[in-house]
Amino acid sequence: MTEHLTIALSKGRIFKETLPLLAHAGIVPTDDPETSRKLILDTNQEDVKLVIIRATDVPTYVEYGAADMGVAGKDVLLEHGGNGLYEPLDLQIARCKLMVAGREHWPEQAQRLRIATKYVNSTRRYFAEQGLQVEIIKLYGSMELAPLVGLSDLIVDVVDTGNTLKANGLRPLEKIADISSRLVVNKASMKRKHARVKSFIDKVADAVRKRQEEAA
Ligand code: PRT
Ligand code: MG
Repeated sequence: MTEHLTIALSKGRIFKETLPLLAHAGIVPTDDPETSRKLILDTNQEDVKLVIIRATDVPTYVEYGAADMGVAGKDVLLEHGGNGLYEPLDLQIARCKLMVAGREHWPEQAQRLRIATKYVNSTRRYFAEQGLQVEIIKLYGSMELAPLVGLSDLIVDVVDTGNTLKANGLRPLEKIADISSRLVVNKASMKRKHARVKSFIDKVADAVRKRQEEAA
């Protein structure tokens, strides 16, 4: 009997950029998550399913073994902490930077700086390393708005082109980390389905290598 594989993905840029890597491993979904309402997608391989979930939920599904594997941004993994997960492969997709951003200059520090972010753990760690005491305000989106309405002095968010910051009169001030998406694997699946998982990782790694070579 063949072992089933469940792979957790989020819609949008991660799904789009993971598709060619999956194809290289011989896996092609038979539904399109952007048009289908299904949360479990079949593929051309009867024993491989894709589950479509929020980007921030991918590490949780994989940690608990609800999915054998998943694709998640390093920003999301840094926040999650990586418990119960292996991170065997940098897929080099959905690249961006985790940045501190604000108005033109670093604010005068009369009292504790207020930082609005959804990346509470990474933000706390980063400012602690700088020896700065900050007040972190947890938001779930549209961080760019916070400094404009006086909710915070700074924000921490992922930045790609920087256009969103610019459109809101903000600019990147300090880089916290380079971000790309990673393949994550449930620790028990790595043991119990080792041959299957290993062969999948090898094929995807080969696809990543070929893409890098083509880009060079
Ligand atoms: O959208 P949703 O709330 O469902 O979840 P999500 O925002 O976490 O998911 P998604 O699909 O938007 O992002 C998934 C992953 O893509 C993130 O975890 C990052 O690792 C990665 N990634 C790469 C990005 C970006 N680039 C990016 N630019 N994630 C978000 N953005 C945002 C950015 O914060 C800004 O608001 O896109 C906007 C445009 O960016 P600029 O700098 O090009 O203007
Ligand atoms: Mg988004």
